[in-house]
Amino acid sequence: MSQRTLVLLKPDAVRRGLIGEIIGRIERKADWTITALELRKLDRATLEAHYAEHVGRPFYEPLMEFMLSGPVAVLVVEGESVIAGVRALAGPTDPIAAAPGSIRGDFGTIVRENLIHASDSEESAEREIKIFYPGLA
Ligand code: RTP
Ligand code: MG
Repeated sequence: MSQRTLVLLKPDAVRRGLIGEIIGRIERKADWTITALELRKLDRATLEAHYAEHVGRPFYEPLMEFMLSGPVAVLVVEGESVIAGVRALAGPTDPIAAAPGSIRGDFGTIVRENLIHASDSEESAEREIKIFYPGLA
């Protein structure tokens, strides 16, 4: 089923010069299309909306500080099974548990600085796309 998903390449990925590598992995998947792509310094209000489900968790404030620490690449990707597909390319949240070959498994070590966010369901994808690209139908 064709879907769309919201992908963030987090400040660690931008700082470390890994966004080309990560976007390349997404781009090379058959029949997926990047339909929006922008490098942005996010503001706190945008991140509060995006991470609303995590308010009150012990990692919330450090996560906000990290996500505010530098520019982020904000993408919308469309294509067959792209929601589960990008999460599979990313690997599990904790990079140490992520298999080599996945983005987090290849490039990450600590759980907060895990390089990439990708929507986890159709509902999340639509909610997150509205936050970052309100103009996209
Ligand atoms: P994401 O939302 O960024 O795609 O990642 P995810 O679904 O794999 O992970 P989630 O549970 O939604 O957590 C959001 C982000 O918070 C940071 N985190 N830090 N224990 C910790 O220090 C901790 N746990 C989560 C990570 O950056 C994670 O991606
Ligand atoms: Mg998540």
